[in-house]
Amino acid sequence: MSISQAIEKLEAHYSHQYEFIQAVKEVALTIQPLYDAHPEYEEFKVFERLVEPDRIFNFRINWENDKGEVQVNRGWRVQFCNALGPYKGGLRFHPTVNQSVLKFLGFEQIFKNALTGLPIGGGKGGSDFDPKGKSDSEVRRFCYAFMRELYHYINKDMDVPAGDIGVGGREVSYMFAMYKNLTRESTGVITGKGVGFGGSLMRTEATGYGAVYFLENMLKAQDEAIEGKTVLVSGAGNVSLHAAEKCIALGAKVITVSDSQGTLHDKNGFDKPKLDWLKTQKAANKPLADYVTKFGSGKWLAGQKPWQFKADIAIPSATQNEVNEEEAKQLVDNGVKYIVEGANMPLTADAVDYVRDYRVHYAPGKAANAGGVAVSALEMSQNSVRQYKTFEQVDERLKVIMKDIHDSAAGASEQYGQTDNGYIDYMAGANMVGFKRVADALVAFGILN
Ligand code: NDP
Ligand code: 2IT
Repeated sequence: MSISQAIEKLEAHYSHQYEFIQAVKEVALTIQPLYDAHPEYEEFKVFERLVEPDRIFNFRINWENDKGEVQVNRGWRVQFCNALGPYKGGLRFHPTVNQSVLKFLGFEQIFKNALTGLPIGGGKGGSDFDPKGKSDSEVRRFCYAFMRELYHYINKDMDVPAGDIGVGGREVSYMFAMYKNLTRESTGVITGKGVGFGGSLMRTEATGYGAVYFLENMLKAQDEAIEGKTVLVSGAGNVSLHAAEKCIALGAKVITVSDSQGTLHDKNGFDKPKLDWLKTQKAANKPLADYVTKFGSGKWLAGQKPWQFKADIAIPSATQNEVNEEEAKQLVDNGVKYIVEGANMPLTADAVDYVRDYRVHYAPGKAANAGGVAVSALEMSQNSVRQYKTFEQVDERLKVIMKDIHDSAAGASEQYGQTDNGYIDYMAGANMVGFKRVADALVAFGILN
């Protein structure tokens, strides 16, 4: 079955899983040259196999709110592919979570994890639980209840979750505690743990910093540097604020952050103290808008996105499909030359086509945001040997990993004729490198997996 036939079959079967089909098509559209060069992939039905998860666990979570009322949520774990190592990928708590979203994230994760060069397979999980407006006790009770179900399906050598939207250090700690309580094991079954009890230094910063290291490599390939560039960041969460922090440290001017309520714009750029204040403000669940009165500068744009300002670089780091075609056009019109996806699939398919047509240097999430999961894999290995690396050691390793991802994607773009007059097709390159690593393993295994 050809790739296009496999897509047709998938669309017929999962027509309602919009995000999942979108993510699969993006990979399918770019790997054909590689597929043609490897007839064994077709023979072993590699594509058809890879678009169907190994298995999905679906469970119910009962928990009690502060009023003593019983609450019910849905939870899932998608174990997509463990060809290269234990299933690995985050947990998302957000009301929009459903099977389509988790399958798209799990599918992307397979190739992202392969790109890191570390021994990790792909998975994803989460719940439609909404952490917004919940007390700490409610979040704790929910996390305990969630892990009471999830623990049946995970294990340090088999499936290792982590955080994602709505799941940070606090939630990971609660879930880790329940896992330990139920199993009496003290292992690295989940990553993003607190540094004092098994977590890796730098995991918190890794995704945002890694995206900026990737950007530095892209700029270097065009004989440019980050210093003095103007940057638009969306989101005000883990990835966004650490991407902004690293840009600022490297001499760029970050003029926006945003959240689900709107955009904060400061034409003078955020400095480190202001960014630290933003971190504290978001951690306390308080409005970004307070910045304007606190610092007497900037503007709060309720309900708006950050793509309306002139800039050199955009780092969309909030959520999927946050940039549509019209907003992509806005970015191009505003002079943006580099787009680095901190989030997973933040551009719609039309937006991706648009920016690529206008030769914007475009780094897809599975390459650019792989630093987070890469440091998660380093956390797993530190847990296994029960020895810890310093911040600097992890940071150095992260820089090397991001450079390797950049160079291998750029190399594949060149090798398969996708580089055009110095314009590197990172999307095609990254998809082909990730896909090849997994496909070769599947072929070696025969028809198991
Ligand atoms: P956080 O929960 O820390 O932050 C998410 C941010 O995005 C918040 O500012 C949130 O706004 C905003 N946001 C989320 N959903 C929406 C929405 N539907 N509409 C508008 N704004 C929204 O998540 P992360 O920073 O961890 O994750 C951000 C992205 O990065 C996701 O795509 C995730 O999959 C991806 N990613 C994360 C990694 C990690 O290590 N954490 C690794 C690789 C990728 P508000 O505060 O108002 O809710
Ligand atoms: O999308 C992602 O790569 C993550 N949320 C991080 C996954 C992980 O296992 O660290």
